Amino acid sequence: MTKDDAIKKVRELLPDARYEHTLRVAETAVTLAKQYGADQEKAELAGILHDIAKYFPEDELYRTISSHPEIPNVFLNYHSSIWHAPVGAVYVQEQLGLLDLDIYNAITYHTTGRAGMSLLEKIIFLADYIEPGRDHPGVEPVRKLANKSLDQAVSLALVNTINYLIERYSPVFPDTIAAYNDLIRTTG
Ligand code: DGI
Ligand code: FE
Ligand code: FE
Ligand code: FE
Repeated sequence: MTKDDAIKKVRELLPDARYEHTLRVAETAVTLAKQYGADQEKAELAGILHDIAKYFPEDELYRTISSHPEIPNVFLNYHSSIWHAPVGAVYVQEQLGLLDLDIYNAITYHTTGRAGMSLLEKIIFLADYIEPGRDHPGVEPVRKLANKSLDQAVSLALVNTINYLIERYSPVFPDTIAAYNDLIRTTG
């Protein structure tokens, strides 16, 4: 799977605005990979592919999670807006034949994070949060931190996301809390 194959595939599966988001995430991920010494090619591919399942119908996302033991069923107990992440990872592996565990995990955890995130997982999580098209409240301090400390930037993005969910009385996926607990121990 080359970069061009990946772009072609997401172009087919995503509406314009989401496709453009995808390209900005890939570009941001490459910048972060250079900065923090990650594999730039994997960062670019994972960025291009991270939201590939975003527009799969909800019942298909549900069925894919139910039928794949490699995806924890606990995803189904939380909001459907997080389902595209693990399903996208499985799609990339099974339908596109891209067999790369680093990319698989980066896509699986790009929305929720988890404890013990790899360098590439942190980069895709953060690139998705700070790509230049994002304007959610609190994004600017995260962008600034991203130039200084990857862990601190990921921590702040997690804090913002958890706060956002709690303010709306929304459930928070356990891995998101676990990611926060894990990073806050080292970043303070
Ligand atoms: O797919 P994107 O829009 O680019 O971004 P995403 O995959 O990070 O976000 C998907 C949505 O999931 C986002 O609006 C927040 C929402 N969400 C719902 N429950 C949770 C959650 N996000 C996290 N991190 N944890 C949750 O428990
Ligand atoms: Fe996403
Ligand atoms: Fe499978
Ligand atoms: Fe995204």
